[in-house]
Order: sequence, then structure tokens, then C-alpha cells
Amino acid sequence: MALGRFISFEGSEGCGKSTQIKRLCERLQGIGHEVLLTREPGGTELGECIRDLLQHAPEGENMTSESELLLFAASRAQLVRRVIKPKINAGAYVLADRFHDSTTIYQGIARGLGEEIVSVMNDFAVGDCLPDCTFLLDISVVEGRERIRARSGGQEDRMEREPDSFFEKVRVGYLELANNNPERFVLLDASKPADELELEIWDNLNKKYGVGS
Ligand code: Z5A
Repeated sequence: MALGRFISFEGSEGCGKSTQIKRLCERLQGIGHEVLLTREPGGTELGECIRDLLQHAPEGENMTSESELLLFAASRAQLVRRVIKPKINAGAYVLADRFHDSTTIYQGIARGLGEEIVSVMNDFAVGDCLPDCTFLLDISVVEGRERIRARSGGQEDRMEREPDSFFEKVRVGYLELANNNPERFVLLDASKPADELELEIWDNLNKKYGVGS
């Protein structure tokens, strides 16, 4: 049996990853592919508990950046071994709403922990399980945050309470990462209408892998 494909979606908050992942999932399933959607942090029972600590639980409020890095890595290590690898080995498409690039950018750059330690942690958490292709949905911080506020009515989780300057570092970091890894990244202008983006993603996947054929 052929191995599956592993595709990740990255970008700062409100860029529309979750919307596009669902649409791609429907398209792939519509032509008979097996598809698994994952989100991070989360995607396993353990990972969802870690997600609560990272985002909502009062116990997480005073978290250090180092603890944060370790928790994201723990959630991912569980997801990779219990869910992602078995599915890829069984021939499925795995569509990940965030993966190791989020740690590189949020903890390594925006929190300032640095490339070296984050790279060690990422390697330990994921081993050789890396995305074949990554869609980066780029959007201005103002527009992305407006979308999130409109959706949540102003309620923010622990990460969302960071200032705009934090998310500016995230945006610049992602653009640089994509620029340095053109063979893996597809950069998209996420301010476009969702229907247009859906087609761009589909066209890109078809060019790369002939998914629809
Ligand atoms: N994090 C980290 O620090 N380190 C890590 O290693 C990992 C994560 C894995 C996870 O948050 C947080 O954890 C995140 C990074 C950090 N921190 N922040 N901030 P999450 O899982 O709760 O949320 P998110 O990943 O940031 O995604 P999101 O905020 O839910 O947004 P999204 O998935 O990118 O967008 P969406 O849900 O598809 O769309 C948002 C809204 O915009 C919604 O109302 C849509 O209807 C609308 N939308 C979508 N597309 C469009 C277009 N094209 N036009 C107009 N409106 C649109």
C-alpha cells in the first residue's frame, strides 16, 4: 500500500487555517481519499488536556516560556506516535492545523527561546515525521485579530491576550521561514475570499501530487 501524505497549515490567529482544512478534507474525501484532520495543541486525549492547560486553565496562567515549549512538545509527541504516523503508514492524507513550525515561530521567535533549543525539542517530539507540504496563510495582524474578535465576541484565551507586537513577530517569522524553505512551503494571501483560497490550495496540491487524478 502507498504511504499517505502529510500536509500542514500554518499562520497567525484568524488566518483561516481551520476553514481551509475542512474544505480540503471534504474535497479529498469526495474523491475517495481517507483523510485525518488534526489540531495542535490537541488531537489526542492527552493532547486535549494539555491544550486546556495552555489556553484556558487557571493553573496555566503563570506559565513560563520554557514550560510552554515543553507542553507543546509533549502534545505533539503523543499525536505523532499515536495518530499521525499510523494514519500515514495506512495510506491516509493527514491534514494538520499547526505542527512543528508553530513551535519554531511562537516559542522560538515570538517568545524568544531561540532556534537552537526549539530545534532540539522539535526533533525529539516529531523524529522523522515531517510534513510533505505546508500552506502558510499570511494575513495582517490587525485583520486576523479582527476576525477572531468578531468570532469570539471579545473573549480571549491565554495566547490571544498577547499584544500585537507578539503577533507581528509571528508574522515576520513565518514569512522568513517560508522564504527559506520554498520546496516545502506554499505562501498564500489569506486576506482573499475563502472560496478563492480553497481553489488555490486545491490547484497547488494537484500540481504537486495529482490528488484529483
Ligand atoms: N501555538 C504555539 O504557541 N506553539 C505551538 O507549537 C502550537 C500552537 C502548535 C492555538 O490556538 C494557539 O497555540 C495559537 C498558537 C499557539 N495561538 N494563538 N493566538 P487555536 O488552536 O485556538 O487557534 P489558532 O490555531 O490560532 O486558529 P484560530 O485563531 O482559530 O484561527 P484559524 O483557524 O486560522 O481561522 P478560522 O477559524 O478558519 O477562521 C477565523 C474566522 O475568520 C472565522 O470566523 C472564519 O469564518 C473567518 N474566515 C476564515 N477565512 C476567511 C476569509 N478568507 N475571509 C474572511 N473571513 C474568513
